[in-house]
Amino acid sequence: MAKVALITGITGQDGAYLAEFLLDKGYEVHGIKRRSSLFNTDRIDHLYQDPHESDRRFILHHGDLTDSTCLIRIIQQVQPDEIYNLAAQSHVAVSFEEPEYTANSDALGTLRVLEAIRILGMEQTTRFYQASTSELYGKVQATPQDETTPFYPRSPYAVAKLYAYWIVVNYREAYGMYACNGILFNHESPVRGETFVTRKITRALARIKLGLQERLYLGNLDAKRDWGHARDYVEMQWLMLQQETPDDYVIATGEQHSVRDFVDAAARELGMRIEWRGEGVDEQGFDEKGRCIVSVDPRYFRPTEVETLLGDASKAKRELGWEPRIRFDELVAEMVREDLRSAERDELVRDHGYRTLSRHE
Ligand code: NDP
Ligand code: GDR
Repeated sequence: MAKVALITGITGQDGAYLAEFLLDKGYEVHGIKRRSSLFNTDRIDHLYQDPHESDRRFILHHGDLTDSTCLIRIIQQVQPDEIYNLAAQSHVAVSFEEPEYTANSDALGTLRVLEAIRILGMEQTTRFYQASTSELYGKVQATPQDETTPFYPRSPYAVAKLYAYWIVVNYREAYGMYACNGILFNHESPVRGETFVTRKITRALARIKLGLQERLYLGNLDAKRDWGHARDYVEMQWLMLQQETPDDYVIATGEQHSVRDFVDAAARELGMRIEWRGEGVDEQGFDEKGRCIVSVDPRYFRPTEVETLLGDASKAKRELGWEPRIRFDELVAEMVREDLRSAERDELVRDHGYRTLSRHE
């Protein structure tokens, strides 16, 4: 019998990679998607199976982490062996603007899924993965960060995720559930949301290169992150649920770059070179023709910032035999390549326009 997995947040970056990974492993994959006024399944459309097909292995359910009734119903219906809780309002800056909603979906949403498992009496049969985050370290107390580093969250998002982290630990200890936290450091890909800094950079520079956009506005250029590739990291999410005993693991590359470094690396991929002038809010990046193509805009500063994150994934390497395969330069190259391709399509439309042939033409 194929194993059954349920993924919350299946329409997101990680959800899409994880669904693909589990289908390759022979799983029957169920996902929860939110109702939306526009299609929100771009990242998983290639996996879609028509509901009229027999023996489908990829099945979507409407639901929301803020609605416990639907969570109980879906979990009862699906009877999953494994639940991957990836759904979240995942944007740190947005969490300052929507703190209550962020707490509801990210903190209480996690509790709702755990309670649904308990209410249905599935504590001993369903394994649970929680998408925890390096944002828990916030104002870092030690470098590099591992599973023993104290947390100091710096945003409503991180505070909500702190609750989720501890409720997972509590349910594991209180009810003997197989529940794990993956403390994942930033991971990116060509399908990363367009408002996260890496994708914002690769998309904008590709468009600037083709003359579709003049300038890229960014916030804190000095922020440092440990950036990995989402494709690498979803394998870890699965591995964590295949062990004898549940535990929490840091997942990271152990390599750190600043936002400015990321801009430079993406520009290099595009055959551009950026010269930085000025400091702080006056810092600007100029291309080889002397055009200002990057500016700092304080609107992207956060009320409290996480300045630096660097992970130590030794425990995952030691106990799970996991190591990241895709390095920083490869990640940047792949993201730039995909965004250039999509900018080229926009360029074609700009230069040649398009028209639909009427039946009478
Ligand atoms: P995305 O923002 O790409 O995806 C988030 C997913 O959650 C989307 O499918 C979204 O649906 C869904 N979602 C949001 N709110 C709700 C809700 N109330 N009910 C149901 N679904 C909801 O995030 P990532 O894929 O990048 O990240 C996956 C998880 O991992 C998140 O929990 C994130 O906080 C965490 N994380 C991410 C890291 C990263 O670097 N990517 C690092 C560490 C942790 P929709 O498509 O409709 O918006
Ligand atoms: P982060 O990712 O906050 O680390 O959270 P993001 O890419 O948004 O920011 C990284 C750093 O870049 C700085 N920055 C900017 N960020 C954005 N979004 N836009 C800008 O214009 C900009 N300019 C500079 C930020 O200030 C920050 O320091 C991500 C999310 O995926 C979380 O869900 C996840 O938990 C963590 O990674 C680990």
